Amino acid sequence: MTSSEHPAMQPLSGKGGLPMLEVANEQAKALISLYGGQVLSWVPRGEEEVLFVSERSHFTAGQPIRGGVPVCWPWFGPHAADPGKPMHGFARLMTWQLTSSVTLPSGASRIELMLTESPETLALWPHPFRLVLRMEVGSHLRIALTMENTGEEPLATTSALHSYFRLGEAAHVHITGLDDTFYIDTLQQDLHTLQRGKLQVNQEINRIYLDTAGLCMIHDPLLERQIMVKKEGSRSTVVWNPWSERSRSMADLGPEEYQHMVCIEACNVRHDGRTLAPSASHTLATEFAVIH
Ligand code: TA6
Repeated sequence: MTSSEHPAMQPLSGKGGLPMLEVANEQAKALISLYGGQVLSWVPRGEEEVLFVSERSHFTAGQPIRGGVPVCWPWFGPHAADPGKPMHGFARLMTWQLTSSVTLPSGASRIELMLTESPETLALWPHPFRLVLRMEVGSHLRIALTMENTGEEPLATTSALHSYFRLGEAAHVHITGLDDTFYIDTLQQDLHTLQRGKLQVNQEINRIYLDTAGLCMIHDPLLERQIMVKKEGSRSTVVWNPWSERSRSMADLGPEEYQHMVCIEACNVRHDGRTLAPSASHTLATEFAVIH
């Protein structure tokens, strides 16, 4: 289906001339970049923007966009054997193809993008694959990444839907849903630590919560809202905020912007990485809703 068949969606030339899709229906508005296959904005009806995008983000081919929901695939973090390869894989650096857009009976819009191997991806990772990214834009935002092994060798992958949420003021925010779970603290030499109670966003955080399949809630008193973050096909959750010092070393994040963001990421990382047999597929999904 082409965009003209779906009146709720308009293609446009976004920041930096990157191809984007504007979605507007009775339930919500969204902005999706084909570059990266990345949702950049989601505003449910009657609400404020839910996602964070840095004012200093690059909007340039070859550079990731800082914010929204980047797709990290086929590896999360630095490449295990070659640190010269792109951080968090290449999916967020490629232009995805729009394959379908429909209005669902609920009134939400479903947009489907696809990415398959190309000379560019094969130079970084010599494997055929098919990624389908299905985004449902409505009173909830659901993003589902289906990864399929279209080759003849097993594919070892790690991945994340690296969601950036917009906050009133991080230091006043707390996250529930992780109580009593162990996390790997990447800021403490991967120390395994038990989360006790709610997680306060008042310092640098870079943690991999283990065996976490349930939902998290972001409690934001300044914006007077809670954001529910659900997921499927994932038993690892990364929570990240670079805080002040690390932010200073990041060219694409303003010095104060860490106060207005937190990442809660539906992941398949570390022990939760997925190896796909030939023809096998796996879906990693995340879903958000605003609650008052
Ligand atoms: O998800 C947390 C993390 O892996 C951090 O270690 C941090 O560096 C972040 O992602 C952002 O990575 P990026 O490559 O987008 O700068």
